[in-house]
Amino acid sequence: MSRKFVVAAAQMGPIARDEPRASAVARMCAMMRSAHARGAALVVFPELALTTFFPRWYMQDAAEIDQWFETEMPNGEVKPLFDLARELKIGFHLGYAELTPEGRHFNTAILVSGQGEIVGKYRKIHLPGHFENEEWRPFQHLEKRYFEKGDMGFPVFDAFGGKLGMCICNDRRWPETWRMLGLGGAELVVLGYNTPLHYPPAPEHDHLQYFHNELSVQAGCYQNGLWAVAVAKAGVEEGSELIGGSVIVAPTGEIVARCVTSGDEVISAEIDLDRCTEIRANVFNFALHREPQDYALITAPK
Ligand code: ING
Repeated sequence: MSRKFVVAAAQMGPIARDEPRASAVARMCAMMRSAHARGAALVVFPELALTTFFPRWYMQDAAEIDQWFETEMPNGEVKPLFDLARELKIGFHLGYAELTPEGRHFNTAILVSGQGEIVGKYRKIHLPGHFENEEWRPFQHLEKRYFEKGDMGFPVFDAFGGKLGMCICNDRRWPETWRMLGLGGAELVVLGYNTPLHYPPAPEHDHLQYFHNELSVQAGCYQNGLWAVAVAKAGVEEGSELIGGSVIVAPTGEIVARCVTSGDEVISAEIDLDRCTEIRANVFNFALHREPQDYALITAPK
């Protein structure tokens, strides 16, 4: 029995600084309905999908920082999304800023089943950017200031008839992310991203941001024989242009669907988890071809 089902990417346009969470949730509910109309069993929303990308600003006051975080999940603000998922029997991925009861801050993503139950959670491991305000930058990228490194590793969850993993934004650029998920048996990786078009440390690469997004996801899929849905928060958000380019990628590395706008846009594709075997039983048959005894440098301490 082939394990085919439809996945959808729900790319979001900008979320303004003063846009209430209820507004972002309403936009996501509308896109969840579109995804459902396309027959999707799973819809993927971006990283930090409930608010504007706040790490672009330098903040010192704890309350000002914590306003961007969720202390419970689900909570009253996202309840409409969980209720709609149950009504439509569609699962979803949601990225958000997590503040734990112990006061720990994470850039987090959850996987929610078609019954509206949280079946997976991941906390971002590769935090890009810097710790302190850097005046020379036109905007900041302070994820290292506002989030702790994730403490859950790269888990793989039994869901939607297969094995699903998650990563978040900068994680997708690191081959170790994909290989850990591949070794964990992931057949589908879902992820969100907020990627500025302008990269202040190397502006000569600005024109390559869409290419690097696709290169990272396509390589990750091909070299581990798995599907991926990578979903942007896009558009000019509080003066900072974020790339779109959300994609659905096959285990062969082929892009099977791509967003073409910088706004709220739903794309979808029927994926067959059994197609992972084309890669995993052959060119990337880990048991037969991998030589971990020769890879010690990869996990040697920094
Ligand atoms: N954003 C960016 C990303 O990795 C970045 C940061 C942009 C790093 C461009 C390198 C080059 O897509 C997040 N949120 O990680």
